[in-house]
Amino acid sequence: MDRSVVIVKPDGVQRGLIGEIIHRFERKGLKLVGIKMVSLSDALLDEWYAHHKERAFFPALKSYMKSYPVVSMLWEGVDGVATIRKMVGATKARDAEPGTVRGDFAMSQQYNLIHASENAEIAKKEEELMFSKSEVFDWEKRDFDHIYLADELGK
Ligand code: 3AN
Repeated sequence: MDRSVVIVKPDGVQRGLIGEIIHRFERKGLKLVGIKMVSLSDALLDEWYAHHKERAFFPALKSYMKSYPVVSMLWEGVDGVATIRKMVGATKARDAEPGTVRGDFAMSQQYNLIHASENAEIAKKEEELMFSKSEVFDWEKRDFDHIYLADELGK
């Protein structure tokens, strides 16, 4: 079981796609363990996108991410990080596969609606940066017993 940080970015909030995005992950069988609306700070974005610091688009990326509040979520599932990346689609949204969030609702390389942690290691770092311990809820999702085999849940 692992957790992915998903952000509905400012364009997703503006376009009224928060519910659509949540709906997709809920229907898939993932478990929501944290959610909040937040304005992202310079300090957080510098850490979040440290790997893009030297890229020409970095200043534009930062000001876009600060332009309006975002909705940050933490979703959990077996191989949750990889599953969610597949559901999000390619960075350049007009190339993203139909059926993915970006493939169905976006066209741009920058305004691509959603962030999802790239791998399990980055997901851990992002969870620590974005959520305090009291914002993460370890509740029992009882329909997991109908979504997974006991083996898959380690039972
Ligand atoms: P992803 O979100 O698909 O993991 P990253 O980590 O390569 O993509 O890029 C982070 C964010 O930076 C993207 N979601 C997008 O908003 C923006 N971005 C990436 N590449 C470009 C680019 N070439 N031009 C403008 N913005 C970009």
